[in-house]
Amino acid sequence: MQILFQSSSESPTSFGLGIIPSQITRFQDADKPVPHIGWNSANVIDTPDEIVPEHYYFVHSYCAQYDPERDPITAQWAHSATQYGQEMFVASIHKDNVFATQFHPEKSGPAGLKLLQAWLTQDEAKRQLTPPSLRVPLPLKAKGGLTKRIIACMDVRENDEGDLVVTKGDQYDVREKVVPSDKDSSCLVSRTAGKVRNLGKPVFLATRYYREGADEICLLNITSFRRSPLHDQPMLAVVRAAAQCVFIPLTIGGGIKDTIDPDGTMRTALEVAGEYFRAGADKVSIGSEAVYSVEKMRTAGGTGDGTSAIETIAHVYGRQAVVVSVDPRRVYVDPETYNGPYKDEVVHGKSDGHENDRAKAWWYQCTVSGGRESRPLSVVQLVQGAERLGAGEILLNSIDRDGTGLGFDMELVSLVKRSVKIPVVASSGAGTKEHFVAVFDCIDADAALAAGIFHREEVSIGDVKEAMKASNIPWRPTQEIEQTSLPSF
Ligand code: 1PR
Repeated sequence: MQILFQSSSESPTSFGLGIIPSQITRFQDADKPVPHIGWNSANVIDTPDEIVPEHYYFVHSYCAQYDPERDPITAQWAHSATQYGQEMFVASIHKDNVFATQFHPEKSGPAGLKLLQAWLTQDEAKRQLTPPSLRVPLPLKAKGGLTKRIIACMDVRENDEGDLVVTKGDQYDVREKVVPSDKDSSCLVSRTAGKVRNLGKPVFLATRYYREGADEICLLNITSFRRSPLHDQPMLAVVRAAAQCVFIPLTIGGGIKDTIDPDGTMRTALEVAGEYFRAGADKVSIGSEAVYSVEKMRTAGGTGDGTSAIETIAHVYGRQAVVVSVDPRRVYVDPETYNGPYKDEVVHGKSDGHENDRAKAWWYQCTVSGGRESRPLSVVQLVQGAERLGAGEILLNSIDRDGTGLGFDMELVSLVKRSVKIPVVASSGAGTKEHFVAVFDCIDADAALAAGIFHREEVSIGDVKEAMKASNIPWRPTQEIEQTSLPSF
């Protein structure tokens, strides 16, 4: 849609087609996270009282402002508009046989597919809507707005038989434990003890979550640091297959970094990400490499040199396509005596907080390679550095809470939310639907991610959405999806 306009503040010297002689500008970030990422309802301009019941998926930092007084021409072209914070912007434009959307219909579930189908099959005469000059301008401050996202995450790796499976552990240990026997208290090694936990097939589960109303799917290749992802064809095949049956955004993570193929060919992180985007990913998530890039930037005086994975991918695909996945672990300190380099980031367990945290104090240290190595970098330093390099979103895990079901680490989410302006996805520890309500209500997280409780069907995505509705948290209703058989891979 933006290319139909005259120009954009994103790149003032590059011109668009100029069919609409106005400018695209960046969202203000004083009152809200930018990029604008998520599901938003849209008002059709000709029928301003009617809010389109559907939500569509938006992911962008720039927009055509909807302001009929200041820019009547854009307002005349606008077919639908919506609101983010205090700003109204154009969600779609329509004139004669030109139709374009700011949102992504191909990633907006059944609502988006319906819209594309209608556009392809509608007869030409019906496309001539009200002539633009006669359209009723939409009053500023329409209802609607961004909903909070529920993300289903799949940690994917090869199991001991060589199959790619969805696994899930606790505190990043994905192998089955040695369990005490029911009959006596001695420890017996069970048949599966020590094996990679297998919770299902990735495309099967992704499709199930799409149908159940997930707002996004995340697939993390959790052992890709061991070998080149360009030769990791099974994971690319998984992404390709998922993109054919899952019409909501897909984030792919694991191994997004410069690599060298076994034949010696150098592959840049940008090439690796490009493979995943072409396979159907909408966003890539960078873990270990983001830590190294921020460390390098800090050593160089606080400015990136343009070569990091975050910078190169954001430059080509836009920062909204770059997620930084953070794996912090608590480091406990003596609250009375600690005077180390992270003293300003020390968190004190609240007296009414979780019982294990009371009277304790800690800071959050960053790790790489799935928590296997700790680095001399705090979570605040990492997220602020990643934002400066060009990341568009933070996926905030917690090694301490992962798989425990104790709830999100509220202190951690709150600390990171206060430290950056980009959206923050709370992850790790969800055990009940109330945990989601709390992280949205108390901390205003932009999205919440869970794995174990969804895989084990202890809490459904529908349960979480019902709880959000009951607590007046903006949520996206689940859309009816045609039921075909689920894929078996
Ligand atoms: O470093 O760029 O190759 O990326 C590796 C990616 O793999 C990182 O995003 C890292 O978080 C992830 N990862 C690596 N090892 C593990 C592991 O579990 N052994 N998974 C791992 C991290 C965290 C979440 C999990 C939530 C929710 N898993 O993905 O899904 O904690 O779980 P819950 O709801 O069950 O508590 P790179």
